[in-house]
Amino acid sequence: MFRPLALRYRQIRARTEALAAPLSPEDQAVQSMPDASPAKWHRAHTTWFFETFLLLPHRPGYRRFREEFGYLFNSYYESAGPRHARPKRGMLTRPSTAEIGDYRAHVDAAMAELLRDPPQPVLPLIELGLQHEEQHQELLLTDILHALAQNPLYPPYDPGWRDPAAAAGPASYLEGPEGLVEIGWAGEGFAFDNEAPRHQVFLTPYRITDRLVSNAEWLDFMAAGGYRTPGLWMSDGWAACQAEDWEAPLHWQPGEGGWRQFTLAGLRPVDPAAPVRHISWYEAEAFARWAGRRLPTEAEWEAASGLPGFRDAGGAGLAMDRQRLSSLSRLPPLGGCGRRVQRQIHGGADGAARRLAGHPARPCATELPQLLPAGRALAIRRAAAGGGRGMSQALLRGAATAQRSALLADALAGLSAARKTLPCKWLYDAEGARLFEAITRLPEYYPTRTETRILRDQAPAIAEAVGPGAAVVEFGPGDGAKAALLLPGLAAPAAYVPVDIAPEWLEGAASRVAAALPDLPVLPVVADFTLPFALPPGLGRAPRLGFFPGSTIGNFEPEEAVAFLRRARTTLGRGARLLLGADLVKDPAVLEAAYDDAAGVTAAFNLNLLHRLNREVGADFDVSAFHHRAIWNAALERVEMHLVSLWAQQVRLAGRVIRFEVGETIHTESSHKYRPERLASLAEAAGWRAVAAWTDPERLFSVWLLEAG
Ligand code: AVI
Repeated sequence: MFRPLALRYRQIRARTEALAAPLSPEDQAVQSMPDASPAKWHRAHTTWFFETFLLLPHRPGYRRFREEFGYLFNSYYESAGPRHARPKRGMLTRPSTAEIGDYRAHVDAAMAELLRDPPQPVLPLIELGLQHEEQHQELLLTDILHALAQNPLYPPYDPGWRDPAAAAGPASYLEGPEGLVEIGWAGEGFAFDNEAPRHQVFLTPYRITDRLVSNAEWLDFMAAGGYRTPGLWMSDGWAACQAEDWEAPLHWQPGEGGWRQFTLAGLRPVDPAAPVRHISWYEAEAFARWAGRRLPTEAEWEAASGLPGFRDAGGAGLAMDRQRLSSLSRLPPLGGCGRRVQRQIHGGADGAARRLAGHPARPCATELPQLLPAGRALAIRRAAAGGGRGMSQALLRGAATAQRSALLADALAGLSAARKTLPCKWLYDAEGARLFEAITRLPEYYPTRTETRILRDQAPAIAEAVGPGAAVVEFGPGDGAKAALLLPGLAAPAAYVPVDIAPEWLEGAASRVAAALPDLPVLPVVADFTLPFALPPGLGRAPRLGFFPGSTIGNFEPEEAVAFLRRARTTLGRGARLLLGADLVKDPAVLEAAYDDAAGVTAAFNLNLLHRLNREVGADFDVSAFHHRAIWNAALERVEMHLVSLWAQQVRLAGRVIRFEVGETIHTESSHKYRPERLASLAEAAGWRAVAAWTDPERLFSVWLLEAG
C-alpha cells in the first residue's frame, strides 16, 4: 500500500529536478523581484520541508544535512523558527547550486528509508509535502519566467515548451446554479485545509461565460484605451497602473507585427485565442468594468465550474497570474492559508492545471476573469470607447483620485530636485483653468487672440488644404472654442474627437461643439494625449485631422515635442494630417509682458499651483512668501515662469520637509517660441512634413498643416 506513495515521491521530486535542469547555476541564483524566489531556493525549500516535518521528528537518528539550512530555507512557517528574509533570497550565492543538489540527494535517501515503512500518522504529512512541492514547481516556472523576462535577450527557458491548449471558439453564457448551493471540498483524498469543509452559500441569479477571457478580448480592451482610462479602475489599481506604466499584460511586448508575449519558449506572437495571462486582479477588474460585466465571486465560480460546457476549470485554464499582486498569492503556511483565499493558480506555466480538475478550490491564487454580465452589479459609461457625450460620476471620481496621487508624486520628485520644478500640466485645476481663460483675454497675451484671428481669416484656405470629410481629433480641447471655430469652416467634417485625461474638460468641449454643429458625431476619449491612445471605433475611413492649437506644443521640451508629434502620428495613422498652432520668436519685451501682465492674472495663475498643492495634497505653502517671475531665456528661446521664494523658508509635504533659500525658484512652465525653420525641422524629426503655414500680418503666431511623411 505504501509503494505508490514512494513512487509518487520519487516522481514528483524528479520532476522538480527536471524543471530545474534547463537552468544554469546563474539562472538558478537570480531573484528578479522580492516576491519571486530563485530556482535553487525552491529546490532547497521543498527539501527543507521533508527534512523539517518528516525526517527530524519521525526518523530517529536522522542528521541534518547542514544546520544553517533550517534558517536559510524556511519560508514563513512560524512554527519552524526564524528565517532568512524573503527579499534577500537572491543574495544566497552560497550554498552553491551543486550543494543544493547534494542536499536533495541526502534528504531523498533518508526519505526512501522512511517511505519503506512509514508510520501511519505521517502519511498525510508526506502527501502534504508532495502537494507543496508541486506548488513550488508552478512557482519555479512562474519565477524563472519573470527572471528571464528581465533579460533583454529574452532567452527561452525551453524552446520546445508548449502552453496548455486554449479553449477554442467564442464564449457563450451559462446560467449559474442559484439559490442554496454547496461549495468546498468533500471528496476522498488530499485537500488543503482551506478547501474544506463543504458548506452552503446562497447565490442570486447570474450568468457566467463558459470560457476564460481570451487575448483577443484583451486586445480590444487595450485598443479601447482600457489602460488609459482612470474611471475603469479601482483607485489603487490605477495608481499601480500609472506608477508601473502598465499598458498590456505582464510579459507582453509591442513588436513590428503586433504584440508578442514572453513565454517559457521565448518571445512568441500573442495567440488571440489563448486565455489572457499575467494580469493582476486590478486589470481583470478594470477589464470587467469596461466589458460591462463583473468578476465572479469565488462561490459563483466554484458552483458554475461543475456545469456541463464549463470549459477551462481543469484543462487549459492558467488564465492569469498574480505577479503584480504577488503578496496576495503565495503558498499556504502549514495549518491554514491565513491570507485572502483566491481562485486558481499561479499562471506560470505548467501542470498545476492537470491537478485542478479534481479540486474545486485551490488556495492562494488569483481570481479568474471569467465574467458575468453587469446586470445589477455595475453600470458605467464607456467614455473611452467613444461612449458619447456626458461623463459618469464614477469616471470623475476615479480620475480625481488618480490625479491627486500623480500630483503628489510629481511634487515630491520636482521639489526634491537640485533645481526645483513642477510640471506645468498641474497649473490647470478648476481655478487654474479659470485663470488661464482670463489670461487669454488680457491685452498683453496675444497668442489666443492672434491664433483665433488666423483660424478665422484663413478658414477658406485651411478648409481647402484639409479637404472634405475629415474626422477631427483635438488633443486637449480646453473649452472647445477653437474646435467650434474650425469645424464649421471645414467641408463636411465626419466627426469630432476631443481627447483629454480630465473628463470634465471633455464635457465642456463636447457640448460647445455639439451646440455649434448639432449633427456632427462627437466622440470624446478620456486619455492622456501625450501617450499613444486608440481612436474610438466608428470613424470609418474618414481622413484623420489632428488638431493641436494654442501653441501648447511650446510647453513641451523640444525632445518631448518631437516625441509627442511622433506618437500623434502613430495614433492618427497613415495619411493623417495635423493642424498645429505654434507661437513665434519675437521681441522679448512683448513676450515677457505676455507672461507677466499688469493686472497680475498670470501671477495668480502661477501662484495657484501652490494653493493647489495645499488644497489637494496637504502641503503648507505660505503662498504670500512666493512671487511670480517670467523671464525670456534667449539661449533656449523660451519664456520661463518661476515662483521665487522671498526668503529662506521650509514647507512640509507628505511628511517631508522642503527647504528654500532666499531667491530660490520653482520652475513651473516653459513656453518655447519657434522660428519657422525650427518648427519645420522639429516636425520632420517626428515624421511629419509641413505642407502649409499661415500667420498674421505682424507675424506673431503661426498655424501649420503637417502631413504624415
Ligand atoms: C497653454 N499654454 C500654451 C500657455 C502658454 O502660453 O504657454 C500657458 C500660459 N502660461 C502663462 N500664460 C499662458
